[in-house]
Amino acid sequence: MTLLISGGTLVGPTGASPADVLIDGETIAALFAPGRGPTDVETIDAAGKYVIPGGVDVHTHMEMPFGGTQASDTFDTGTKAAAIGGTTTIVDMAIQRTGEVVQDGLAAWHAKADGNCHVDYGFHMILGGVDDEALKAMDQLVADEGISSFKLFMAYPGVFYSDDGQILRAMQKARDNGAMIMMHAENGPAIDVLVKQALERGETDPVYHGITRPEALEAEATSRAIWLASVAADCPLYIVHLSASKALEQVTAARDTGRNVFAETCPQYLYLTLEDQLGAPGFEGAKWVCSTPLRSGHENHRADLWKGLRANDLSVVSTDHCPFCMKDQKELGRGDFSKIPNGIGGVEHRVNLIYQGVADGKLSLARWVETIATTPARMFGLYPRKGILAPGSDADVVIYDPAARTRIGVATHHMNMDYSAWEGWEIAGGVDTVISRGGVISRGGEYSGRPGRGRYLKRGLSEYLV
Ligand code: DUC
Ligand code: ZN
Ligand code: ZN
Repeated sequence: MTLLISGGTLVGPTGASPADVLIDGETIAALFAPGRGPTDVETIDAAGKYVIPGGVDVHTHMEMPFGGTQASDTFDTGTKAAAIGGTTTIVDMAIQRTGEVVQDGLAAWHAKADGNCHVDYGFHMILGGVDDEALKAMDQLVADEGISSFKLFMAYPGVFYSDDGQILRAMQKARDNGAMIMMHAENGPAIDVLVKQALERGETDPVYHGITRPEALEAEATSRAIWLASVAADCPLYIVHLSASKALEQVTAARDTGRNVFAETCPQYLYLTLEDQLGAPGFEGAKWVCSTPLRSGHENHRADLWKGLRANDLSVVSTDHCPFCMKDQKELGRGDFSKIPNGIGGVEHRVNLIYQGVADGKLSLARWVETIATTPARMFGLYPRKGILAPGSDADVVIYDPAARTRIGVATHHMNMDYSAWEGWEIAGGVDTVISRGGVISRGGEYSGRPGRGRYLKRGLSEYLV
């Protein structure tokens, strides 16, 4: 099928300009000066709207077993919500649990996703047990499975935690095979001490989740990861869900010396705070228990993160989508914040929430597209297939209406959650049309996608490495 998107303003990583986009089948065939495209094809009028590459969310946890329960979005519900919100590619975190064969963990993730995704998807691999077998498996995953990034945890002792020796070995392997090490940078053993002490004092409310994970322990782990990567001959390192100013300072300093160090942040850290959300009265704050935690609004974290995005010290905005319902899930931690499953759902709202930064004058239009689509695609070996509107690229296109308003809430969202972390928020702009590999799957609020439409993406190596 041939489809022309005419009259819109094309926004890409280098800026905005009027252009018409011709789609042929599943890919983009050509870009035309306005009005110069074919006239005898089906046409979508995008006058007054932005035409951008479909969003690429490189950090999600669909169906993740965690904290005695499981993230509440399946690949079906989560990728449908993503699609409706303008994200046409996700990269989810497949898991090797401690003691498990890496390839078995990967096979289990394929089984969950296969035939269920509404949009295209790839996997990173969480390594829960770095040993000789796992190190060998890293080579095989990079060479054969299209998995070129591995997440390690400096947090969660006894669950996903890797010690410094394991981290160094994985980094040395990544340096050899070109993979990216993604790091959950929080000092888990030190956090566990603070958690125990807080509980002994009777401090059990959700806000203590944030108080026992102080900025210093994110900054220390970030710094340690950066130093360990330097010992591994500057292994490529990507800090996930960076939330705190002092952690950002470590990344900025490393980048200033030309290191292969990158970082992402997430919408929750750009907008929400320890006091207003995590510190909400009673058990309400459980809705915002995630790790890294929300930071104090009395400090400069949010402004520093926006600045980091502008300056490219933060390269990507992902969601760390890890939803849990209040009922039966977050509730597991009533009376003990350490038992609240960690995670916030937001895969549906990332494109919108970061556009709000454009409306607020905090980010340029080009940087919006770059942080939500182009850079994540380049960072994780999906470019130029994803993340750009150019001839030959997959026709993953979002038509975005800057004049619309989007109201967020549990009554209207599509994620499988019984609350919204953004309840009642009204955002500038709105997703008007979503096209995935040439097919219109969402238009003016009408959804016509289906599970199984999304395909597994074998990824190459990151484009940013030296
Ligand atoms: N952080 C979360 O909040 N949830 C899942 C895993 C993680 O690192
Ligand atoms: Zn993490
Ligand atoms: Zn995560």
